[in-house]
Amino acid sequence: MSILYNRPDLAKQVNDVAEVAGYLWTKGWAERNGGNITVNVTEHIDDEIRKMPAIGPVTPIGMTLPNLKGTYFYCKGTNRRMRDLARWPMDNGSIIRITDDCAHYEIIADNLVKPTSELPSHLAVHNYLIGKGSNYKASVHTHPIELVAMSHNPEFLKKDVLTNILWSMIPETKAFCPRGLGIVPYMLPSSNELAEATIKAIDDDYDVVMWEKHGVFAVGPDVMEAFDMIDTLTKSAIIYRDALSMGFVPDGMSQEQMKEISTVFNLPK
Ligand code: 2HA
Ligand code: ZN
Repeated sequence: MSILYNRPDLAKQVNDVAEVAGYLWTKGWAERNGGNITVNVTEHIDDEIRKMPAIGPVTPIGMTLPNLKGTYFYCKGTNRRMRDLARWPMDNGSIIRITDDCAHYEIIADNLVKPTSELPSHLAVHNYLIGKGSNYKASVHTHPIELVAMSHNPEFLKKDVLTNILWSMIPETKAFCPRGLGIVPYMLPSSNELAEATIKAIDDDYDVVMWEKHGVFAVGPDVMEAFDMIDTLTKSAIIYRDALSMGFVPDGMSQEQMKEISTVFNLPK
């Protein structure tokens, strides 16, 4: 029987991941096994689950993450397709428990689905978020076409250049992505180096980080919010591209107009 049976709160977390996985595929951001999602589900774990034995070996994370003691995560499986996860989340993802040494994990349900290749970056980010006392529980990595295309222009990778272009396309982006888009230079996928650079960018106060020529990594209170920020930034990227394809460089809202939004809506930056 699935761990989700008779546990509506935990089931909602997993079903929300499945819903977002479907969006990522439909938007063309999740080719083959591209992208990964992890959600800290510890608050939905009951004593019965805590007693559940592991169904697989104790596996090293590759780093020690002291704030993750006793935590549980739903993780997309490595080499699994988002479009499959959208329909069968517990066959294409699993729930893991971090062991007491904070350096290993074990799969507890439902099937022996090995977590995402980006597990070190995801877990290191969750470790950082817990340490900071953040209420953020979800991290989403995906390959949004227009944003990745923009990361191929070195001019856009200078600090907050891309952020300002994207904010200036539509008020929504400034309002719902008030921290903008951090930039992490190209690094080997799945590497600890990429994990460290991502945390540094989040610590610089970004919720969404661009991995140059690869994809984005977003954190949020839940998986829907993390997805919405990537979606909003992408909307701006599409408006920018469409203006260029109509033969002009878009004017963009002015710095004063963007400042006005920050003041009126009392935004964090
Ligand atoms: O999981 O997107 O970055 C596949 C990836 C790795
Ligand atoms: Zn990727």
